[in-house]
Amino acid sequence: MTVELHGYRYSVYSWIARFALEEKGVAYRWIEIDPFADDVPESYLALHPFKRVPALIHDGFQIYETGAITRYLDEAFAGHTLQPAEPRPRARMNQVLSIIDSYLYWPLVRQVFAHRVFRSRLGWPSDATEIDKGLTAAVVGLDALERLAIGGPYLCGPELSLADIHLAPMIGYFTMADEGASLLKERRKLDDWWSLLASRKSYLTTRPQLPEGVDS
Ligand SMILES: N[C@@H](CCC(=O)N[C@@H](CS)C(=O)NCC(=O)O)C(=O)O
Repeated sequence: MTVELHGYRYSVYSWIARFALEEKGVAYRWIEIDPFADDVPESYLALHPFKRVPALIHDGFQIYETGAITRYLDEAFAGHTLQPAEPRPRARMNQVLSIIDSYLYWPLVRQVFAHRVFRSRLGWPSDATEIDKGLTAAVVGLDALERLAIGGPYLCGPELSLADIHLAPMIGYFTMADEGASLLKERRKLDDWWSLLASRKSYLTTRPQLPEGVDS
């Protein structure tokens, strides 16, 4: 049995896939791909025509899109299950996954984290307008999650689910910005949830090592 994960070291979506692999106890080979490079190999584009990361290959079965990868890992491998069995909590988990991808990834990671933390500490130009836009959108997204979270103590119930695994890396990056940390603190259920997730072993062991000069 071979599992290969093609990903980029700082990519939040690759982190989510690694977090799920760790939770399921699946050993895998990591193949580094920088999706922002001009010379992404043709062989990778054959695997992921949209030039994003991550992509997974399990015994010849190829799959990309992080939500599909983590659901596949949960269903194809033994270990504790990461999806509620009952229709309503499962629907809630799927709703949260979709909200994260559609409305939170860009503001939390690509606008606030990238411009407030990552780019500025690398000495790259950052854009204050992007940070402002990201913070405005983050408020809407975090409020929606605060309403949906059941505080149970995980997002969708008493057990860890794929929703927690999808959100925690994004919140991890977002709260590296002081404004992000403050916005989270103001939301009681999310703040309690974050205390739990931020100290989870699999979250900590998969956390990317950011480049020197950038706190991790
Ligand atoms: N819908 C994709 C999104 C993946 C994604 O956007 N990955 C980022 C890194 S975290 C990427 O590859 N970015 C390259 C780019 O934007 O050009 C998924 O769920 O896997």
